[in-house]
Amino acid sequence: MNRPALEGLKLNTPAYVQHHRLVNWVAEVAALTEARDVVWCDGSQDEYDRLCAQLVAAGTMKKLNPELRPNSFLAVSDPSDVARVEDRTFICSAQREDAGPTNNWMAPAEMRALLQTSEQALFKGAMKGRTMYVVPFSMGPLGSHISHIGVELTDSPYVVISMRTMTRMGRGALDVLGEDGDFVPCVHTVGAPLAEGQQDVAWPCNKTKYIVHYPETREIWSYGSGYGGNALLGKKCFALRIASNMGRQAAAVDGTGWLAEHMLILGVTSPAGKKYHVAAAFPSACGKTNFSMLVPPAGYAGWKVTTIGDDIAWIKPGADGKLYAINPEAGYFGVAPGTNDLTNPNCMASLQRDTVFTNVALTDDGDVWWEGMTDTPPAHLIDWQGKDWTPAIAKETGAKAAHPNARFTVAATANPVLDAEWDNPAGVPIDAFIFGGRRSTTVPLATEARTWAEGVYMAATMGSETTAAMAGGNGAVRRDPFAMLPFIGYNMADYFQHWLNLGEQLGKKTPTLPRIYCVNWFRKGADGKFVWPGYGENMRVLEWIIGRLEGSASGADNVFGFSPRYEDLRWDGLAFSRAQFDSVIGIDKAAWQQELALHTDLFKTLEYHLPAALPATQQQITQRLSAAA
Ligand code: SAT
Ligand code: MN
Repeated sequence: MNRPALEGLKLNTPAYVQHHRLVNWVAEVAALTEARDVVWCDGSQDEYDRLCAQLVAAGTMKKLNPELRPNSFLAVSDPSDVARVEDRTFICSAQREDAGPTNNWMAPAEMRALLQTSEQALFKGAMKGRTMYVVPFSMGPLGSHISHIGVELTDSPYVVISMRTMTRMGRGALDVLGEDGDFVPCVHTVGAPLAEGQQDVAWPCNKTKYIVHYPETREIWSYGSGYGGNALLGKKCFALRIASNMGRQAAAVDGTGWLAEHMLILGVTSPAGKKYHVAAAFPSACGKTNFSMLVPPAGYAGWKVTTIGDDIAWIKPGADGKLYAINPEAGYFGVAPGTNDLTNPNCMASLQRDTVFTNVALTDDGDVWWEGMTDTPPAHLIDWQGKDWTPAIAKETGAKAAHPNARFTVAATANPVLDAEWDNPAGVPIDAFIFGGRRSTTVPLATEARTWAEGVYMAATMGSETTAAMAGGNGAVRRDPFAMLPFIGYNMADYFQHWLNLGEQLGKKTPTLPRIYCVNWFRKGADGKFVWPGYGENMRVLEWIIGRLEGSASGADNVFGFSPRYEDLRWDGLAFSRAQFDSVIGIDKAAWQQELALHTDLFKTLEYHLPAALPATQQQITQRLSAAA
């Protein structure tokens, strides 16, 4: 360690910090990165307001018109730093097999040399001329037995204010940590040191990016990006990649372990007053936020959907064999484009104030706009890259006013349909899991798995067309098992086994495991348009699922599972013909033969440790398909 630098730097540690391991680590990273100074964040409103003012002064954010959008800001990023970078994301486990074929891997010592220890290490001096913020946070309700603590060190004040909204950030987390509690160390730098007197840019970042996880030591090191999941390290890096490791490792201790999943959690209450909890996995930018805030359509008086979480679920077995879920986050980092008063009115209401928007367009009266917000765009905007934008320019050049992965960051408490139990440290009991990809063909609207293993098969073989949430996403179908392809922190095949084991263990304690469903809202007709109306109308499928749980809804077996027939869904208030329904529920034999061949390809890739139950289930489907007319 660089002792002189360490001695020269004031750590400014507040008196309430009593955790020596934490203080020593902060000192080490400050010395390594040669940060100009260190600021410990307490999570207060004062601190938030101060940092927002600082970000406005630096040109990173603009304050929006307080009459139209009180206490809200627009941040615009560097055009090269607009989404997660999957090809720069690494799982550095000691053994390559433990990262598995779906993750980028480098030996820990080699990666540490690159980032931390060699002469040219990227983190060396990376924070020169910048403040290093110490950001303690809890993923999950403070003190919940399902929650875990992290501390992020970052040189980005934009990350600090985002972490305050997205997590329980500040002194409360340090109180839980006490003098010797465990925390996940997360180090983040934008990778843009400032020389003496050098003028900063509005969105500092580096062309070189590394998003690195060490599962054995549970550390996260992120270099070069200031955007979203690359930089807010509590989210995908901790709550999914590191936590999935924690959940699996716990199985060696308690026999079951737990789950860290890319899932929304919603509560659904029937007119009879019975409440169910559903956790649903969809890839990024496939409507998790919309589904979690669903407004039941006309004809569904008395039904209520409430949000527990919109992106991530931590799920632990209780002594009763039920699975209890918490939302580890405290805010929403959702996709703006496409969000409007029809697709998600509750979300629009959440964004009325106290919101940070990133990479949306600015209106002439100081408000925000994005594609799909209104049918008619404003006559003039400043687009996310700071250029003039008019409908005519857009028509000519195709320029988007907002980046397709533009986001809002807002507290969960702004959501008008926030579930009363969202902050309950005990979590909510899960009754059903839903898995859904974005597939314009092949996969039916809704299918129930007949067994846990069949459900795991459905989730494991899920495919989805890629979206703008990933740098380079272009709509091609790729396998995205459990919607976890970019987020699983260990070998995917071992993850399948973890799910199978968990079902087997829980089955010994309870006769009723959560049921597993596969849905697809995205099938298209010959005209290339979505056939299923989606959004609030997804309530019809949700009602069928509740009916299945209650034993009242029927359907029919197909090769893949058990699906509703036309007469098994309620159609009040929606004109949707039997022919339309057939086109979203039907199983096309030739398409499924191709689909099963793609499952075989996936299984070949995941051959090492692939659970035998999966090819066995595939064989049953293949047999049913050959027998089908
Ligand atoms: O990973 S992000 O948090 O940037 C968003 C996503 O892909 O879901
Ligand atoms: Mn997500």
